[in-house]
Amino acid sequence: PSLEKDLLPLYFGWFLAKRDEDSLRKTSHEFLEQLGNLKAFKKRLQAYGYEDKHKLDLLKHFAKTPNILHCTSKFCDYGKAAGSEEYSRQEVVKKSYSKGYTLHITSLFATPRTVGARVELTEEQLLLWPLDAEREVMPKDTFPRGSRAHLTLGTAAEVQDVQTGIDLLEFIKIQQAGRDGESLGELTGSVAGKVSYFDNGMWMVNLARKIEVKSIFSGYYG
Ligand code: ACK
Repeated sequence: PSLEKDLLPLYFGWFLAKRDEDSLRKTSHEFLEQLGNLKAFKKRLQAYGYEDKHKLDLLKHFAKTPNILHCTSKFCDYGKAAGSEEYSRQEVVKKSYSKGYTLHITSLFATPRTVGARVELTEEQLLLWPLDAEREVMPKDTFPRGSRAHLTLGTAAEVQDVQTGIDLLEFIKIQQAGRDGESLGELTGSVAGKVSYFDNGMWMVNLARKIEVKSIFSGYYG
């Protein structure tokens, strides 16, 4: 076997620049603090498995946070995942490797399992988005390309990061069915926007001002 065969990463994606990563982690704390303090939220704790509103601390609930904040484009599992070889061989992937991109965050969401940020990909970024990224996790539904694009900000203790994109698609599926969630208040400051509730402990804030973060498209080999 040739030693010159390309090694495939655990995943390809956009990795936040350090300064924007620090600031987004703060924004995430701010989101969870304000959300947890909403009266409407305190009244709807069952889905999070807490009976007593004094016991729920969302910052503690999302016990795990990723080491590197990133938006996954293609999960390769070092080549074991279907389509990873084909993905990495694309000219656009090679050409974009180590280039800088601005990611646009349009909303933040929390479910009993995950907390994340929805990313709105530009036309240019969509060229790096696999055709079957949405179908891969929800084969029975159809979504606009890029619907699953997200940054995982945290997960509950027993939950895997891959769940965040699935949770995001769940929100979008409800919206596609014509339900926009129940409007249950507003957040302020860096996370200003209307809060919608979608049952089963699913909360989303539509940001009044999109958050832009700088990133680098690359692969993670860790
Ligand atoms: O938060 P994420 O997008 O979810 O970023 C991490 C990254 O790859 C490293 O684990 C994502 N991930 C894990 N398993 C899968 C999978 N089967 N399909 C798509 N993304 C995955 C995880």
